[in-house]
Amino acid sequence: MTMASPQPRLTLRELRVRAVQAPMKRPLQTSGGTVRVAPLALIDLLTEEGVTGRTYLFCYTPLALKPVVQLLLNLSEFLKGDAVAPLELDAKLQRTFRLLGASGVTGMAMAGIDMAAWDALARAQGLPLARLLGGEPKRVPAYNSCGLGIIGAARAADEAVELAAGFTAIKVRLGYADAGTDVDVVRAVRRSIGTNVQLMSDYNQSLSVAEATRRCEALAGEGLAWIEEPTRADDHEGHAQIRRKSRVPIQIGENWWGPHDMAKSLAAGACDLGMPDAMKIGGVTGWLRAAALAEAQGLPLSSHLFPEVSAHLLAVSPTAHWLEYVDWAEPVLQQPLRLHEGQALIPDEPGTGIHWNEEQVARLLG
Ligand code: SMN
Ligand code: MG
Repeated sequence: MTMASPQPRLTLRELRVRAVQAPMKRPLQTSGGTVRVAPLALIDLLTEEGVTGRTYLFCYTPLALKPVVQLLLNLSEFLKGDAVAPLELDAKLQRTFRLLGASGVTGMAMAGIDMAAWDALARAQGLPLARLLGGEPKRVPAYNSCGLGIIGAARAADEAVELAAGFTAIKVRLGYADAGTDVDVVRAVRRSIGTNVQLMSDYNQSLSVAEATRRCEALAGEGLAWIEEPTRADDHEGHAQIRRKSRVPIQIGENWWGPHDMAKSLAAGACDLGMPDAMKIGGVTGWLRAAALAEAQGLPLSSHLFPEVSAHLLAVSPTAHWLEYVDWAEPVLQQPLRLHEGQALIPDEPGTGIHWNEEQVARLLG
């Protein structure tokens, strides 16, 4: 029997970062703002050993795209020569940004480096990320989140049929002018998808605590799987108040900036369900710490955006719940995340499975 030769330590050579604006099949109007294109920062982490780690960051608004890219380019020189050891890189960057703060653009850049570094490690070992992390690349239940913005009951009912095809769950955005319209939209969607498809809902932080309490009550009989971010994401106590009265599970987490923020939110009793965002929670490293917190509390854990890497992360999360499926990075990917019967399939190849479609990238630079 021959022993596998140990892989060399990877050394960071350069961060190559490009800004693209990817067209969305369905622009998404939420009660917290509209997303018309996907502003993505594409990161290639090059190593001296020839392995490249890749990821993208979703910047929400084109206004933030160039600053994120520029910060990453600044960090390229700063990290050149460092070991591709995500925990060490994280410690160094946390120190570097202690005075400035590690949320917002800095947190995004740090998470991008972390995800690209983990991808490089997995590729160097010839393992899918989930396997490198000690798990198996198994199937992950996914809900379709690619639409159902604030579009009114009639259009929502039609779009729901399209989104439910091939899925066992979909999500509808709420936060119409009055509670009655929210209920009408949910009923219209439910009529068109039937009772075999689960229905999640999302308020995108749009309600006061008092109004959220009223709307959760108004929606209590509609069979929703969860009500997401009914009030401001940073109002942990407000969410806890809403949750205490709500008969529908309260879901939050896409705006947890790192596991410490999540811990404070959980300590306040803000939610029944958690859904960290791979970027805002701090990349793979932040996610693993978040998954440990969730495990200790028995908190079901779903993902937010970034389905390609999140599928690997949910596969190693003890309390894994739902993957949020969005197709927003598809225009720049060689191989979009594949799904079968509403479950995401983790590609059985080294890394996360992200390769750029360079022709498309060249067209969408911006
Ligand atoms: C959402 C996320 C990103 C952009 C628009 C809307 C939404 C979700 O909160 O959970 O998908
Ligand atoms: Mg949301």
